[in-house]
Amino acid sequence: MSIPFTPWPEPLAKRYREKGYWSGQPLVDIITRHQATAADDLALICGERCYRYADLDRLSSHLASHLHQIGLRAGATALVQLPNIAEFYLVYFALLKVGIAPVNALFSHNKVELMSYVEQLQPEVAIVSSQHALFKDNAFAQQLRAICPVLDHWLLEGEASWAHSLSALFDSPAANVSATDWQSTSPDQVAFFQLSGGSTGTPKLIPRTHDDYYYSVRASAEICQINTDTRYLCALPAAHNFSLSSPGSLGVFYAGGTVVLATDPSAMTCFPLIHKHGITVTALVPPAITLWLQAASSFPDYLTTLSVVQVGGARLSEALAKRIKPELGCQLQQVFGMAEGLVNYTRLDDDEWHTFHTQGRPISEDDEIKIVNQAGERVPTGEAGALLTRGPYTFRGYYLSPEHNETAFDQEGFYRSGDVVKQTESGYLIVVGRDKDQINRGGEKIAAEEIENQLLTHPSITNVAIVSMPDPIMGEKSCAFVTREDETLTAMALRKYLRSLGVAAYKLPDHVEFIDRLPETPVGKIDKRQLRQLIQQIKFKQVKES
Ligand code: AMP
Ligand code: DBH
Repeated sequence: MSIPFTPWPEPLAKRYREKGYWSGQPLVDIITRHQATAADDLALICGERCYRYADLDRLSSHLASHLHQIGLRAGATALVQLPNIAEFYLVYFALLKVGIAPVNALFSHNKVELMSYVEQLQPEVAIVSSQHALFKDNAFAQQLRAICPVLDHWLLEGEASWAHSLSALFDSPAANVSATDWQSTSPDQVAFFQLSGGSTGTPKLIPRTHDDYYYSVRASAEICQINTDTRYLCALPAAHNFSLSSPGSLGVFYAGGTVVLATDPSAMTCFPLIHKHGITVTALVPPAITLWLQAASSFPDYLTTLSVVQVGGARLSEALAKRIKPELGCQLQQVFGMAEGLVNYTRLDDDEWHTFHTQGRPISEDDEIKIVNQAGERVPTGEAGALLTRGPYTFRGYYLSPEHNETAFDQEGFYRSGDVVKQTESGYLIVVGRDKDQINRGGEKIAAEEIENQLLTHPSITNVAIVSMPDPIMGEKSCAFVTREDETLTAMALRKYLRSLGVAAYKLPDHVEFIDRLPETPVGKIDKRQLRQLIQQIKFKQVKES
């Protein structure tokens, strides 16, 4: 049984193989490759717990043997939701070993997101944490089971009695199962699912093959000069494409360095870890950089080992970019990536202009970039347009979404990223805007339509439009313009309603404006551009009055 996905056309696949991008190795090779030469090197630190490469391999094999014993086989899928703890990687590698493709939900995800993933994937196993409010008891698990009758196996990290304990399965291998019994999926098949920030009503899943993902990891590790001396602080959610693969923890494991886990990206959490473990590289979103810059002067000498801080996920202002070296004492690397594929980096030997003003250039010479105007024609170099891309690690279709894929890709299989960019003569990209209906809240993406649909189920709401509004720290926050039937409906009640539906907290509108009528464009669509201007005027007036 193999997991369906949209393949690359054969001539391109052939090219990617011939050029060595697709190596035909399973993704779990990232850790098993160290068996012979670096098994005793330190791979991972989580609190007081340290794991050598041999430990990652052995413990993930223990879990793999249990997964095999309970009857799970290659081609199955899994729902995983774990915080930033060592088990995240142990589970990931165990699942890869037995060929089960997980979707790694963010810990901030709630009922709505998990239900959607389970509905789409129909996983046979869920590996979740009792630290999450949803899994303190089995009530929500039963709800998921109701929409996914094959979801028979529950493994729980942490204290709780309603499911099997995950930690017990690392202790020893299952009886009568050996590593030769199980098999990973073929390298040209789906290894796992990445999450899209999305711009549609339902969160979309991105199938990533071993071949394509492993290439992006290897190439990223090289570009970022990761080696055995690297100490990488993983402070963003471990499952995020940035902190997993750009080069992320996987890139560091590949190169034989050490990953140190942080529970969150705050300076209070990260600075002591940097100091204690001699961190050399980390990855942050712009709001975290703002907070680090504020805190740095109170922690002299804490950051001396840090040589590179990568910033991505949302646009970094030039003003912040310029403060990083003088105030944090390390080099900036801008990263513009997407879970769908394409990742751009400023290079570590770039001049200041490229480092401060651009979001980098693609990983691969076979990343194809198309920048087009509204008519779909390519724009001259240096002019802004919509970014489309295809290449050796950019996917070719969302999971089981034929209708959406019709519009998400052009005739030539280029993915429409929804970003508006300019390309310099030197091939670097500058992100200047967006043509997708999404709010980028400091790197956390919110699909406007998803939240609008949820709000429209409220009996007193007659219409709603969600737009971004500028915010000095987050870059953008979300604003809901709402027309209501009942004048007593408050912003607080509206947020409470969304919370009761189980929408992730970061997707709740930061601000609500009640309005008599939503403005429309000449063709009768809600005029979001006008709403974005309106909220800026309202905010400006409020600031002036206060
Ligand atoms: P996702 O599809 O959820 O993985 O989010 C990827 C999107 O994040 C991109 O398409 C951009 O809109 C945005 N993004 C990522 N990195 C940057 C960056 N360095 N500057 C501006 N936008 C970024
Ligand atoms: O925002 C992203 O999705 C992102 C940012 C930086 C990403 O997927 C990546 C690097 O790989």
